[in-house]
Amino acid sequence: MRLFDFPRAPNPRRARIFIAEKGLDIPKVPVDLYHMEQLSPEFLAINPLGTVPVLETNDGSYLTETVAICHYLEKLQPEPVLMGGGATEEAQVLMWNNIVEQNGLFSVAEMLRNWSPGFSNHVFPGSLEYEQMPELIERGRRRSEQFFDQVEIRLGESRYLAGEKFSLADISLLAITDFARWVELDPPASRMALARWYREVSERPSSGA
Ligand SMILES: N[C@@H](CCC(=O)N[C@@H](CS)C(=O)NCC(=O)O)C(=O)O
Repeated sequence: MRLFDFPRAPNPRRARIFIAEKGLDIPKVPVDLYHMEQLSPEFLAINPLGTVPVLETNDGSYLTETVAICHYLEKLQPEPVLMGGGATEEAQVLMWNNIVEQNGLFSVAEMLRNWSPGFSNHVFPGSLEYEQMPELIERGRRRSEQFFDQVEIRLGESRYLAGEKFSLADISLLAITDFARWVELDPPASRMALARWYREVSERPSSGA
């Protein structure tokens, strides 16, 4: 098994934290997004979408979505459980993980990718070429703040995002909360429940992965 990785990006970090929580040791292959290595013919042959993380599995197939990588590892190494036990818990984890991706990650990414000169003509991951639209920075900011407000309500009534157990949904939220700093947002600063949760999950050794 090998993980194609880029240390600074949020999606590979989700995979690395998951791997650390499982106590697995998976060799990493660096793909330098700053130098557009994700668009090299060699890497596109592995993942035509031109994104990381990618997990090369034991049987030689390539998984190119973080949630699929985590699902595979959960099956391979069930303990500790990170994707729920039983139908309801599993569905709650997937539900919250999806909310974090769709409402959180995409909003922060919308801001960053329409703002930073490093993403001009590269507002979507991979090989699609679209120009930046500066008006999406403000829309992304509003959507991001609304997302963290939703999460604040949830964490006011639940220890972790998907319930009483730490899960993939928390891993995703941690990565996105730190990612928000790239666009000068500090979501826990003005939200008590999120701040309580953030302190707790940041103290886990896996958070440094
Ligand atoms: N849906 C994919 C998204 C992966 C993704 O967008 N990764 C970003 C890094 S966080 C990437 O590879 N970007 C390459 C680029 O910007 O061209 C997943 O869940 O893993």
